[in-house]
Amino acid sequence: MTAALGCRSCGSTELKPFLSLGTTPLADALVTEEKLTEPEARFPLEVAFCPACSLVQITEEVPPEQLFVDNYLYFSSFSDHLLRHSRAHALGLIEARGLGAESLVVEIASNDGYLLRNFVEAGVPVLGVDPAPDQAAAATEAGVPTLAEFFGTALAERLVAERGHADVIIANNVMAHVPELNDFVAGMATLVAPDGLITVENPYVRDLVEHREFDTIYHEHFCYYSCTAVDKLVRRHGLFLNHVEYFPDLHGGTLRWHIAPREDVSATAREYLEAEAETGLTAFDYYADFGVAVERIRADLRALLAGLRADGKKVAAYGAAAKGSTLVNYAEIGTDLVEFVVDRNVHKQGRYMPGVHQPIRPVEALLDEQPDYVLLLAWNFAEEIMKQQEEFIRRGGRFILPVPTPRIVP
Ligand code: JHZ
Repeated sequence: MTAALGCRSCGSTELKPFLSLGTTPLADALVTEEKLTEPEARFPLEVAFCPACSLVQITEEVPPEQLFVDNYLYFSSFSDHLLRHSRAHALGLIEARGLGAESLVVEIASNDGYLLRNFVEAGVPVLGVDPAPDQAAAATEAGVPTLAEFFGTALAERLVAERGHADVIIANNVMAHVPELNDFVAGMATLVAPDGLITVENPYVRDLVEHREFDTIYHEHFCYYSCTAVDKLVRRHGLFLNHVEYFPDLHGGTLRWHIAPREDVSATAREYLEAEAETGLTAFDYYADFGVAVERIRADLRALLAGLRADGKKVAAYGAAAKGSTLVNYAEIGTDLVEFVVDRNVHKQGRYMPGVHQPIRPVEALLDEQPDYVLLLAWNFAEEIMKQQEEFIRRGGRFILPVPTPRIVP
């Protein structure tokens, strides 16, 4: 692990720290039964703002192999909402770009093939790239050809030589995961066809700050993006941020940036850039008191859980999500406050939450045990999960949403 020397985008050494979440275990390093008694690796989790290019980033750097190869059990296909969103994205691209049997779509961080399979079904040639071995194998098995490698300029050059340029590159929830940002974007610039399109999705730093989604900060996420930061980053590599779409219900507020070698900036993209300057997202003051708000959530949540436990209530949690790991570790929510965690992902079941060690059980445990309250660690899927848990709610079960302010629903 090393501390970054300067801004991951522009290289400025004037980074201004504004939040420390202490020293936490890796968010996706779910612990196996045999390893429960061994000490876990912990790393500082500090966030800084770059006044030169507006990029928000963490200052420590855990090697990506440790994050995405050794300790990565995230499979995209466990959310119906994400699957619907991804299918609409794929079908929209096929239509808008006139994609067919002669085209090539490359997805970076293609996970288990959750998105590319829609192109495969439509007869559009695809290539997935994802270093997580089990996810890449699952995708290949499902008919989505996938390279289990990290993406960067070296791979991009090889792909151009072997396959030619890509008509469309999709990079969803990956640009946050890249320590060598300039190499990554340069790779996309190399791989995309001169008249091609790159779409990049990532949670919006404005939502992170305004809805206090501090738990989405963890070592896998090196960077937290505004349109301003993306614009400056891609222009450095001869690409242009031409258009912006907003999905308020995805991962707490997600932007999709349309990036291309040809400059064709839409009114919407211009409006986003102007709004960010007006709102102050491009200056340190916007972030300065975020830490105080986060400490408040921690104190309120701990008080709420302690009160419920003192009243003899049984409390569990839903979602062994990476963000859940940040939350329970930062707020020190141990098994005294929350007994167990449920998750649909079969690869996570049977393991334990990093640091605080709640056992992870199948979702059915909620009806078997009928806890009084369930802390919704995967709050980004609140609607989907609460709908799925109608019976638990009908029997009197209630959920606790941790952010932006801890509160009980329904
Ligand atoms: P979820 C992931 O973060 C990982 P996480 C990653 N680092 C990233 O960037 C973001 O996504 C965008 C489960 N679940 O998706 C599945 C159910 O059990 O919010 C997951 O384990 N039942 C790549 O890990 C967890 O909850 C359900 O009905 O914070 C949710 O994790 C649903 C919908 C999910 O991401």
